[in-house]
Amino acid sequence: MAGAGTGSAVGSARLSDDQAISTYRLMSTSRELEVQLARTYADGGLPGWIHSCEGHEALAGAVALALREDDHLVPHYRSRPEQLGKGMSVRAIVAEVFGTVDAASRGRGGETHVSSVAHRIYGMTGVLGSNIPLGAGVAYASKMRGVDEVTLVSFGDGTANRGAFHEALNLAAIWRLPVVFLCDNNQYVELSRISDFIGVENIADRAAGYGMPGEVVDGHDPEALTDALTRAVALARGGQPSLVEAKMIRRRGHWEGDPQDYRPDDEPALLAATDPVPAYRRRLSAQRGVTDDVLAAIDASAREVVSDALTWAASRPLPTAEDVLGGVYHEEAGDA
Ligand SMILES: Cc1ncc(C[n+]2csc(CCOP(=O)(O)OP(=O)(O)O)c2C)c(N)n1
Repeated sequence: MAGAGTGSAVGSARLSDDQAISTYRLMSTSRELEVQLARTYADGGLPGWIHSCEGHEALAGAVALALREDDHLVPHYRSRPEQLGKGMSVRAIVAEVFGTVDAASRGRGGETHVSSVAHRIYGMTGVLGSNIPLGAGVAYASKMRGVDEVTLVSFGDGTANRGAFHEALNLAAIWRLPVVFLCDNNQYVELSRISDFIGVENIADRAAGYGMPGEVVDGHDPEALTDALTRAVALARGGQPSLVEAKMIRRRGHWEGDPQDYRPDDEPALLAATDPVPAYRRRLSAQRGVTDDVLAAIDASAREVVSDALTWAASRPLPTAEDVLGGVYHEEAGDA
């Protein structure tokens, strides 16, 4: 499953029917990936952790349409939809989650450190927010090289309280870096509500303090999100960084197995009303006349692509202890 990677959405113009269908395909694949990863993890078939991205799926379609193939993505640890949108295959993502030798990190990364240099996706470190100045650095490199590539750097709402966020936005503004800062605001910081930890209503309001535009967008709506990201990418290509805040709701626990006893009692109703994948499915049939057969075929193919990738990854070898120690020290030619 490849993202479009064309940078072909046009300002506030409506998506074409083809673009809308490819957006739904990415969203359906993204949801299926989360559902099957959670199930496999619950059955003991996966090492490490799963931090579900359910609720973030609209990002997959928007990233695919807003970014070009030669643009860069510096994701965070809950970014599988963005990685799919940037063109990574389900197999490549799943190889990293399972830690197999096929992964870009050759099994050293795990679920939270997905990267693919071929797709210009540079993975996350364990320190929240450390990717934000790295994203500004990638944008600085593009500027120094005189190329018109844009960097999209994403992070969670809680992470927007880290010092690195503020330092990177300030530098990007004064150096006019070709970067878009994307806050995936899913309302939760581990086991707490973000509203208990910020003194402004919107994280995007902070952009004004650095002299850059800030925009809040409905992160459940892939068309609004495509529109906002396309505009932000166009600004960045002209040397104007900005901050986009995509508001959504994390639909599962911080990690799979989190008892979630901190959720308000009325949240299940809100989650049912705001699920972005069925909402976009309904919209395609109501507004564009896409038939149920077409939508059902997309869902069936998403299920198949994901289950094929999981079966494949489960059969692939893990690195040996010797393999994972490789690359720690520089080896001179001729070293044993
Ligand atoms: C500097 C640092 N502090 C704390 C942690 C532990 N930690 C991992 S994820 C997380 C919550 C992050 O919340 P948010 O930025 O809102 O992202 P989300 O989980 O909602 O995607 C925390 C506190 C960490 N990895 N790094």
